[in-house]
Amino acid sequence: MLLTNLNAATMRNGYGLVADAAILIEHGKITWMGPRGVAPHHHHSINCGGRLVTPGLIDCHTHLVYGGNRANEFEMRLDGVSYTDIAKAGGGIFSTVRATRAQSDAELVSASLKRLDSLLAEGVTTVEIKSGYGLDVRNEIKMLRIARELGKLRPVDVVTSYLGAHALPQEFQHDRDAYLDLVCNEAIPTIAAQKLADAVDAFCEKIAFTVTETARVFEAAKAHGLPVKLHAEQLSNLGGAKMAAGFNALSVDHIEYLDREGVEAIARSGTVAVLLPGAFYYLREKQAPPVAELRRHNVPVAVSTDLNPGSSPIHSLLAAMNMACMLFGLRPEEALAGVTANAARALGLGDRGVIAPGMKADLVLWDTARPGDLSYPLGFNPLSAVIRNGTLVKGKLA
Ligand code: DI6
Ligand code: FE
Repeated sequence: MLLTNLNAATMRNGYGLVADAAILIEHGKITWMGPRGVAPHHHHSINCGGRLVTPGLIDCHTHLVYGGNRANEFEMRLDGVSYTDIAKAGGGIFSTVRATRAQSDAELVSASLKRLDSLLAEGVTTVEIKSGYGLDVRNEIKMLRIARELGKLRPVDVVTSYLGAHALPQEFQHDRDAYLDLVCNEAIPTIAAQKLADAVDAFCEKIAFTVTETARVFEAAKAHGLPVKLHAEQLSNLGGAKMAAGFNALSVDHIEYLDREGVEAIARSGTVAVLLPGAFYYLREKQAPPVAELRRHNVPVAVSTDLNPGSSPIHSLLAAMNMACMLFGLRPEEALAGVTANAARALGLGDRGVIAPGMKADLVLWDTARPGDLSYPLGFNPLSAVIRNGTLVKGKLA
């Protein structure tokens, strides 16, 4: 089909706006895009009424498969108890680990679908989902299988990351090395062999794993051909991002405390900086990521919800874009690049995130003319239609 009369934010070089554009879609791919006046003729042509079109949105960092509920911790934090103290007392991630282990597949699938549907309602066509709330091999595999299953139940591509090094399980509290042995020698080989994960992630932080421990996990990932990414410099500057750059990490995520040396390291390795303003907001952090330094070094910046039950229960990628602007000073153009072109890069996906010939035909039509309108409001969804792999999956085209 040929879509015409669109205001296209192609996301090639900033917005890459093409006014009065046409997009030719064949066999699930974009085969031509440009001004309507010079578009190839096609028997099935649809006038889209001047709406804005963007690439399908990509949420490149979520923990949306989990059991239980942590609203009690929200209240504790409002009473002044810190995220770190809650974690040290066996709550936080551990609380979700207990609940996730206890739930059946069916319970996890139905709870996760509700969260996923919130993202899809705003035009997400690719979502990354991490494990990390099972920790033992059986429950991590359970999480990854369920994440893959969600991609069959809904019109969305699911990319998975194994996050076994999310927290030291309580049953290993006195034997850190034994847990890392399990991650490196059992979990990663099994998960790689069964193709359950597309990447390996870790949480490098005082309440989680050291730089040396994380490097060990990355060595195992590398040995099994899996790319890596890292939760780094969220609450303190340990130098995790720099280490991750040495492994050519796809992304380093959070990075509020990243210093100049760290920015230079990720600039050299081509690693994407993923900003997660939801966690910054919920934890009432004070230090924002080094956005000016990232710009100066031309580091690609992505934006994501970090959807999780503890530090970022935000179920809206549009809200994350707004928060990235309001809290971190991103421009709306950078926020949109952060959930399209740069989010694709953070997942190592070269076939999406921009509107161009050869790309997957994942597109969102919006009832608004200007792309800046996507980052400006909060709690307003101007979505009009979603096309995935060239097929209409939501809304109307004409
Ligand atoms: N950083 C995060 O933002 C999530 N995990 C992590 O390492 C939060 C996990 C949680 O609190 O449940
Ligand atoms: Fe996270």
